[in-house]
Amino acid sequence: MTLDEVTISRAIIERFLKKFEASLEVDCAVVGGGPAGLVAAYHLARAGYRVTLFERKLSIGGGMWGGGMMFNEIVVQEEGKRILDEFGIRSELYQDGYYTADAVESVSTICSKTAQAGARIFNLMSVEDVMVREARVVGLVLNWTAVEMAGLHVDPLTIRSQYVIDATGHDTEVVKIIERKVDAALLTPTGAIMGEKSLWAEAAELSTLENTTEVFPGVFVAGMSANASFGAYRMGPIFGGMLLSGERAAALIAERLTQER
Ligand code: 48F
Repeated sequence: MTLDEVTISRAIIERFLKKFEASLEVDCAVVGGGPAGLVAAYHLARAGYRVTLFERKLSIGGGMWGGGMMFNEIVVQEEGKRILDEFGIRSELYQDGYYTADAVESVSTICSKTAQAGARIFNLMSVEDVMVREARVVGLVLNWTAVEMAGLHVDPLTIRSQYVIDATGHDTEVVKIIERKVDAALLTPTGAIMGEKSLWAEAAELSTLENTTEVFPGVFVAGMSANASFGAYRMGPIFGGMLLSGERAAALIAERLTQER
């Protein structure tokens, strides 16, 4: 058999378009492929919902690859270990209540299981705007990260999504767009983004879960974006809260989607 270069090109183009077209109308669109976004996408996909995740960078995994200060080990507590176990990620007891795991094994396993669960993952795409109807976010506006980086004047494309998860980490990008462009208050106590506080691991891990909630009709925040939206602390390289937040966001959205069907 001979290999034809044009057939290779055609295979990539046709398969990509099939995948992208299937993402034009989804139950949930996740923005950001860090630990929180990935775990949320994994659970929703496993539950049978149509889920697409958009990640700005070439690699999926957000801030998890580098552990703490590029020491590529992560720490989780007991509850976080439960999630590592569910994904089949090996962890080691460090001392009572503290477990460590290899950052590369953690990210790559979560990413692989999320894709295999049926979530469609697009890297190299950035969410640059939201679509709003009757004071509810109903979709996302996308462009290639390369277009954004080069500052090219190229119009975006739009997808419709019943729910959106802002899992963009410290940047809180989707919520920032809503705050800047939509003429309605956020569902935070002040009606605006409250901003991230400095580092306090214990307080931040607890509040990440409390803050995993709807921040604007149709939009949930997960992971560090939840704490940044609701004015809570950051936690540094302990990742249990991120994983649990993704799980919680998925459960809350699944509940809504079930009610609305
Ligand atoms: O930052 P990130 O890992 O968010 P997370 O899941 O986890 C936070 C931890 O990594 C760490 C921490 C906890 O220990 O404090 O920082 O909350 O992943 C966020 C991802 O979102 C992407 C970004 O490239 C990153 O990979 N992202 C941000 N803005 C956009 C985006 C955007 N507009 N469109 C697409 N992706």
